[in-house]
Amino acid sequence: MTTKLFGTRVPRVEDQRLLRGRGTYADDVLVGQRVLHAAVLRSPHAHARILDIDVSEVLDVEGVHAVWTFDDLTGPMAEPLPLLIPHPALTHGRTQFALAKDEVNHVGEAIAFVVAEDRYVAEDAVGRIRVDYEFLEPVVGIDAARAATRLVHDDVPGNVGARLEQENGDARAAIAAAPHTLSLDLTVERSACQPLEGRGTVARWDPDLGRMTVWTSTQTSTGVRGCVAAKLGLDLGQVDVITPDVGGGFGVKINHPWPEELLVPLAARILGVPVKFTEDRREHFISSAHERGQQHHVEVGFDDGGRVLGLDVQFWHDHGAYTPYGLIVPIITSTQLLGPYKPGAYRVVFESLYTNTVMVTPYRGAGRPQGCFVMERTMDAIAATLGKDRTEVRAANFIQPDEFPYDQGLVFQDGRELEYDSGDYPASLEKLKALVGWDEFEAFRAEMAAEGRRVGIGLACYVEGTGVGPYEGAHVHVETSGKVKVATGLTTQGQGHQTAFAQIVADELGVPFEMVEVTTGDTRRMPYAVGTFASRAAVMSGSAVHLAAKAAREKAFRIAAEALEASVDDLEISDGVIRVAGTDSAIDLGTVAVLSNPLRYAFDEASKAATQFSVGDPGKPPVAEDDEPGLEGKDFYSPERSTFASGMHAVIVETDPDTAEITILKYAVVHDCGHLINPMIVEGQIHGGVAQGVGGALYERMAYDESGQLLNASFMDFLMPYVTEVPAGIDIDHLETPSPLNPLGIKGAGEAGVIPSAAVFAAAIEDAEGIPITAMPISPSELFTLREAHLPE
Ligand code: MCN
Repeated sequence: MTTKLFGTRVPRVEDQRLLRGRGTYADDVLVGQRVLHAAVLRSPHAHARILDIDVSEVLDVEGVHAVWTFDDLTGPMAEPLPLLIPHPALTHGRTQFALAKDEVNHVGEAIAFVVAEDRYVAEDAVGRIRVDYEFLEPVVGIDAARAATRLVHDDVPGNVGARLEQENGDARAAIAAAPHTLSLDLTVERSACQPLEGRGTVARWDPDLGRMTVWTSTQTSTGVRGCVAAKLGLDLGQVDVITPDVGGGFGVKINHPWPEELLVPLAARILGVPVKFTEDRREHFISSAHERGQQHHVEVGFDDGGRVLGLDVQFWHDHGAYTPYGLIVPIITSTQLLGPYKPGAYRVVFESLYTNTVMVTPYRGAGRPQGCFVMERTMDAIAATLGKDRTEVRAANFIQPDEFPYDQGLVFQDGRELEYDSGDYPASLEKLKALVGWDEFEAFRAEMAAEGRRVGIGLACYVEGTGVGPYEGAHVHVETSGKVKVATGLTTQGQGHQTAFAQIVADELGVPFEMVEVTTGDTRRMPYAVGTFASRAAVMSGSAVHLAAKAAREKAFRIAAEALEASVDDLEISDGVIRVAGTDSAIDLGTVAVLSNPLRYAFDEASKAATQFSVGDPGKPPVAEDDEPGLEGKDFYSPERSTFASGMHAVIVETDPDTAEITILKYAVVHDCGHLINPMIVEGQIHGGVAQGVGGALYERMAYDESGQLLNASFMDFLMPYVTEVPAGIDIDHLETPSPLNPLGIKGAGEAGVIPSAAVFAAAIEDAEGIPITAMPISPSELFTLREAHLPE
């Protein structure tokens, strides 16, 4: 009997291969074959006009095949890269050119592209290019951008790319009339994700077939395909994009196309030899993408019970030099900041500002960590003002379980209303309190204080819109061996999709898990897809593989019903065998696949040859009536709107009274992503997210100096948590409020772990120290300085 796999802890089929170093990443593609290597000259200045580029010394270098600057680009390649998500409020959107045209706007911007026999020669050649710059004053940081004494782009007044305001009710009037008011200034600094594998692209052009094959480390293979075709003037059908194993994406590989993703295929086509580019770590720091940098001003009015009557949030978003992803990050902050709460009235206004720093694209959490920090710091401040328990204030503001679907009265990026589909926030809070020992904490604090130790506890709540459309598709094909091949077009960066989707298909088709093999991110197998970001794969492709497997199963039943001379309604399937219920009459799925093909071959032992034969009436192919040959199912899933996952984290920290070192004593998570496909995978996602969140809260920041140089562009200087800094045991409890929006009741889980980190650590450190924490990340030396600033006079 096939056991149900949905909801069980099936070990990840990917892991043996990946953990033993048997993965194939972009840099492993075409190894052993002749491949040319690319290197990029990047701007050493944050802001400069390019007066002249002299490449004469490079062309003579042995082994150099090409050196290009902007002037060598023609047609669509000489146009700016696409602005992927435009928005009407983005009145001054700007994207970069594949190679800088006339000016550079951040350290690291690509200026020239060299292709050579190997990477050493290419890098040496890059070093011989001479550029004559006119130095311009850079704009670094939000304060400088707002002051606008100098401009990033001459034609963008005030450095303001966009200003967007939304209001639900009259927040300012509500605040003015409220019995209590507060204002807060809150800052989250700029950071970035650091996947183990940086960006990497390999391309091969086949002149005979007129076909381009691109292997790239991306989160959106179909997006890259479309851009390569458009920019190189090829038909979409001439371009295949294959996503090999991807060593982490975390958002940075959502951006497409990167300049190198276009220049590499272009070079492969012109030079007639495959070309490869592999980003190094310094390039990742200065020429990919960052996020998080925002300053916020909050005004809030509330009643004696801590109910928020009016909330007014203004914030300034540091967008860096370009806006390829439009306003997606600040829009997410502004709309999902409210989390599980329903303020009486809410106004939010933001400005998206240009600076001469690396551009911003979404990084795991995408604007929500900042929003959660703002909302949860506000909740804590209200509790402190009223002398109430922090959980009590939150509970007073929760949307209640019977209020779903709940419309927040706001409009999201796509112009649709922000409507939460389901959840149970009071139940989550009760679970969290029990998990972390909230009610026992004061006794623990007293015990620790008796030993001269200082501890604090904090909690933070969030929601996350997941499973965003427009669609995702899947193809399920049963082979004559009974093996099931599944293809879905979105990509995988380590989330375990091969396992989770195989669980869904095995259940729906009634076959053993081992019989199912899942392919992702190959445009030859599934050319219609969107990509893996915004915690959408489980909802989108999970639903699509479920529907496609259902279609395959229905077809299998139609064929089996004819073969077994039974009614479809009497059939059942288990362990890959279709039976007429209650009888011995059965047929296995592989045989059904054989029957689904009117043209069949058999292996003739005597002649040792495959012989073509056909069974039954030649006039009537032995597939079910009106069916096409082949045992397969295909379907697409397109949701009405996003589904809202939610969660709450709590942390207990100890702060050293002498050194201000911050130690995590306990970390607890209650998470609701609807029905869990694989709890082990979801918990892995939470662990990874919490680890990233610990980095964001306590260590990681992009340290720019006034001239726009990134001072910590290496792992020697950019502090990431090691395993020793991440809590060893994270206590996790799940709540499953199914989404009514998709067939399996799933909500996404891939970003949840990172969203509340800044908020929860700020709350716990503040609780330990009795000092307001308003900016994150916070290091021991900063905590030390804060302590000194708050010493009694
Ligand atoms: N899952 C589940 N049950 C649910 C929801 C999810 O079992 N109810 C499983 C899914 O099947 C999937 C995983 O959890 O295996 C994450 O699913 P989902 O929330 O849909 O997120 P995506 O698969 O779309 O992944 C994107 C998300 C994002 S946006 C970032 S950023 C991120 C993340 O995933 N980047 C990652 N997790 C990452 N994990 C790794 N290892 N590497 C990255 O780059």
